[in-house]
Amino acid sequence: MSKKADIGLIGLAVMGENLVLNMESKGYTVAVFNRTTEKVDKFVNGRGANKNFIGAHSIKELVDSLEKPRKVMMLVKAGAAVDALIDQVIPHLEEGDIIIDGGNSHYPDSIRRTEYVESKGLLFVGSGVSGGEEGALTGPSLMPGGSPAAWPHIKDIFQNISAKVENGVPCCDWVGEGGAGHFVKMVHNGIEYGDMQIISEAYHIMKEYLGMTHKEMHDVFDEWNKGDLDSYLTEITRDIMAYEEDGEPLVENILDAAGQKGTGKWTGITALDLGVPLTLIGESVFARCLSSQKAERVEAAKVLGSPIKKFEGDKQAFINNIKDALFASKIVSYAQGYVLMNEAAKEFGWDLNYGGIALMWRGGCIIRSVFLNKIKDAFDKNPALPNLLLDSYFTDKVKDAEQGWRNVVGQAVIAGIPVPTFSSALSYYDGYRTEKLPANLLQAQRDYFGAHTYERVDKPRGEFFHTNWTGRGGDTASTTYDV
Ligand code: 2AM
Repeated sequence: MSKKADIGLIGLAVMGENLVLNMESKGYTVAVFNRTTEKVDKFVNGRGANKNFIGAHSIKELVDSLEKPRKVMMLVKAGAAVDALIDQVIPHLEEGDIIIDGGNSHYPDSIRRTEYVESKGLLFVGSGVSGGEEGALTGPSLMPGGSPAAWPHIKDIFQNISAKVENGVPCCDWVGEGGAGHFVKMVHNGIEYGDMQIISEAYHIMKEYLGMTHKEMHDVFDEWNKGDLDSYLTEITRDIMAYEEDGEPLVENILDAAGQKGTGKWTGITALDLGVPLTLIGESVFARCLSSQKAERVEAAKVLGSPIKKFEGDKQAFINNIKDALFASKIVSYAQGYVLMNEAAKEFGWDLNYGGIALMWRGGCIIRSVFLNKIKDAFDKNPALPNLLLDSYFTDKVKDAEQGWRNVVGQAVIAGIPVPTFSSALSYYDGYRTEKLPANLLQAQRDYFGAHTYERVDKPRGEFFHTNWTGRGGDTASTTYDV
């Protein structure tokens, strides 16, 4: 009998094709199936010709061609298609076999599917796959979560096909139980929104306030890419600054109305649900929303617009301040993202591998950067670190950047240049390090109008008091309404 396949894949769109070509190039035999079966033949006789692929024309054929425990991975459209396929695959599998969803699923679906598949005696993995079509072929960042018992069986394949960083360290490790893999992929995408927005604010200030040319901005991003800000997004921004069409920078001919596919929004909604101040990513999503109101902004500019003031002073010193603002905001963004993961871990009972997550993002994906090594170091030092801002490396870096950061936010506000992420990150930083916030007044107001009660600074936590503020309305405290 001919050799059985190490893994099976359902869904031969570009991502699926590239991922199986990657697997095959690492020495694995892969069985492939697609709903529209002509695609199977086209692939096996085309890009997959003379390689170790087994083309299957039914799910049964696919499953029968697999080594045990069978690993069936699907890369299909997120949503109902995944549930439908799971139900089609299950009757062909045996106890201990593994279903892997590598699509762009929302994490609550992966939580539900893990429970469902496990209830059938099988194992489930929901894996984030980042890096796009090219990453799938050459080495993606992979973020698998689900049934922990599945990991030893898929570890070799996943780590072999993933991106590698220094010393061959794979950008793939076990993330955690249930929907943890897709959750971490979602946060990755949210952080990507934030990283893109902070760079865009730096560009806006350099162009409009400092009046810099694209060549000058190119050189600044090139310089920044050699230090703490060394990252894929800094690198491509540098290259975008230099890209010309008919002798003009192409970027200036691109309409300033941003699109979005929804993962930033999911991250923001999850943060609100879990009560986590994820302000920078939230502002990044809103900044895209505001940008997309292009026609209305054009009209508003006529009514409300005033010329932006130009910078006067030491330009180079201010460029250094912008770098400080960018770096400090980035630290705040990742600090907030990690707090969100921490809260989710508590809420859903996941044992998340925080340092490992930084390593998974270190290569293969859009937010890859040198900076992530420092996050890994921070969690290696203290796995229970509550906030990255409290790690000594990040504390020192933020303090070093603080003055420049304040200067940029202050001057941008005075000049009328929007800096939603630079400024909200600074407000978060200031709020986080403020021992006494004005929430005592909020509590007084809540008790005044709704008898919601308050705790006192001169009494132990957990004791609640109500004051009859007006002398009317009685002394009854509200117990049914708490927001
Ligand atoms: P198709 O080629 O038969 O359309 C991306 O759309 C991939 O998801 C394609 O391989 C597509 O198969 C597959 N897909 C989408 N919906 C599906 C479904 N309900 N069942 C199986 N595969 C599906």
